[in-house]
Amino acid sequence: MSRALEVAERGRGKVRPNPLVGCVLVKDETVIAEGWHDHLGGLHAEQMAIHDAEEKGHSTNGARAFITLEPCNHFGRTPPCTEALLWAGISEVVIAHGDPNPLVRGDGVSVLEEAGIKVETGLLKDAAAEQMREFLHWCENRRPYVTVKVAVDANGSVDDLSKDAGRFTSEECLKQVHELRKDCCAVLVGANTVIRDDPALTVRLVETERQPIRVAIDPNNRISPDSKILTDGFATRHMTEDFRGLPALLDMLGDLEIQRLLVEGGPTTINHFLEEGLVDEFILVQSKVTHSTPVYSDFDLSSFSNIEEATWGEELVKIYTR
Ligand code: AOF
Ligand code: ZN
Repeated sequence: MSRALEVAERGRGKVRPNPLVGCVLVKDETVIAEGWHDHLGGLHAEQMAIHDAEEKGHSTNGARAFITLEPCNHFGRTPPCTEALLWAGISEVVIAHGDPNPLVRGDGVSVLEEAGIKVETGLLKDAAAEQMREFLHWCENRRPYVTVKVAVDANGSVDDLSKDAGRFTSEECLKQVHELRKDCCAVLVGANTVIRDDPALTVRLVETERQPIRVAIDPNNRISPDSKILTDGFATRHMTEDFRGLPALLDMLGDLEIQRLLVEGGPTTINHFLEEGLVDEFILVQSKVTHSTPVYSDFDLSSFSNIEEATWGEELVKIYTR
């Protein structure tokens, strides 16, 4: 199952709104094939694994399947995986996590059991839940999982108002930020950030097949029509509605199948999200640089119970979750 979780990662950034899923086929205690959901509209993990076995000349008859998600039992972009497993003669199915998709929920397991296949669920369930975190969150709440990212200097200043101020984090750190953007369906900023920085908010430093949608919150319609995000040809939602009491905004983004939203600033927007209790994950990037004209902003992180640390280039990163 850990191998199935590993190969599932190959779909990261390409399968949304579907979850990452991996599948490994085992026969006589040997792995004979593996598959993963590679991109939206592509084969599901089970079907790719069965195909992989055929290509390698292995019979799947009597094999055991280790799958990170309960197999689907519906006709979606692909035919049901339950049928593919039955047709392949799989004798036993081990599943990490159930599928909360109302089209599947529990059906995949019961259909297999009724066909006489031995089914076991829950192996490495927590690891699978972690891997599918945003998919599960969206299925449950129909809203995106909200990640805030903010960079501060050595003293906690979020910005430098001096004239010669530029980027204050390392190049490698920036690459990590692009990696983070790549994993998000949308990147949100407030009007002030657009007016002050004219950011592109695209993924450029790492390879990607998709760009996140940019969302600009601009209730007083202040951003320039010449801003990069409105002119560079990539998708942007310019929101001029008043979204005080932001849950309505998240409902709307959820309806657009946005499963992970990255809030990139600035402090006013971030504090709105925090005050409304809408932040699921807060990523604080701490630089060693000192701003000469600092801007301090207090972020109330008292509701977060977990803190993990990482390093992104030269920066120390603290990841707060609930
Ligand atoms: C599986 N194996 O590898 C994946 C599953 O409309 P579709 O065909 O893209 O199906 C999407 C739904 O299927 C998705 O929301 C989730 O419930 C399930 N994903 N199921 O058996 C897979 N990716
Ligand atoms: Zn499927």
